[in-house]
Amino acid sequence: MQTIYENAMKTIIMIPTYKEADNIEDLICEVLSISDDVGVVVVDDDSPDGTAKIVKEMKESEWGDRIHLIVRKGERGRGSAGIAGFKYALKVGPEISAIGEMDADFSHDPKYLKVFLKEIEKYDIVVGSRAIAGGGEEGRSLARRAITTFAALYIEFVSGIEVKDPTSGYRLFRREVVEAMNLDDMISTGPSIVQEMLYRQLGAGFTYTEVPIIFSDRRAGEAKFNWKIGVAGLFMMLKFRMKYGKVKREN
Ligand SMILES: Nc1nc2c(ncn2[C@@H]2O[C@H](COP(=O)(O)OP(=O)(O)OP(=O)(O)O)[C@@H](O)[C@H]2O)c(=O)[nH]1
Ligand SMILES: [Mg+2]
Repeated sequence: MQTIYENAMKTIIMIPTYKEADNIEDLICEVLSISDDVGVVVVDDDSPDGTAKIVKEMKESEWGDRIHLIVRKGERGRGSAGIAGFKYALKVGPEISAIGEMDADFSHDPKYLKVFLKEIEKYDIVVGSRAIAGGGEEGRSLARRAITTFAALYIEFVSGIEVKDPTSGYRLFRREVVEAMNLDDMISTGPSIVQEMLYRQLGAGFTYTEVPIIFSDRRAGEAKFNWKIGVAGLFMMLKFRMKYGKVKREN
């Protein structure tokens, strides 16, 4: 196998999955091709389309020891899946120096991980950003893009978070950042976990940078976002504000 990024920090990328059977194999191959130092933990909520079975089979391959799988039965949610994955990544061993997260549907192109791995040498948190020069969205409806833009403005207004793309779930953290969060004490069980983590990390004074990414619409599988999820996200921000106050310190 060709290693295209040498001497990366030992890294685990958490990939939450629900019905990603048509994406997961190709995605894992691309992520593991970035560097021998990168592994994945897939957190699947017992998807009925056999996503976990595909990952299990990949664990038998030459890359098997870099592929971890958690199958959760009877529990569902992007947020709680992420928490389970981060906890697992910390336990893989003290050699894991960075922990990341990305979607399974190719909205997050694995090629950017190379940039993330470089930036994480300098910053505690690297955020893949659609909202800075060089970043953007491809193949998404105007409505969907407008929601992303509105959400970012709303999040800054409510929380004081100045990250330009605060709903981006494509990120890399230094181990200490994940360790410092009390993962047992998160409010979110759903997608708002992305903002809750950022809220707490920035409140704790960790440094961040944003790296431009082109976000593409999901490559395969059915879309899960709906208005209910969007509105729930708005309310969650108010809950965070009540619990955590306003983020004052920025980079
Ligand atoms: N484990 C787990 N993963 C989930 C759940 N819901 C979503 N995911 C995963 O979280 C990531 C982001 O979810 P998406 O469905 O892509 O959300 P989105 O990008 O807002 O919307 P679409 O791509 O349009 O469906 C993907 O990898 C999903 O498979 C869940 O309940 N449990
Ligand atoms: Mg998606």
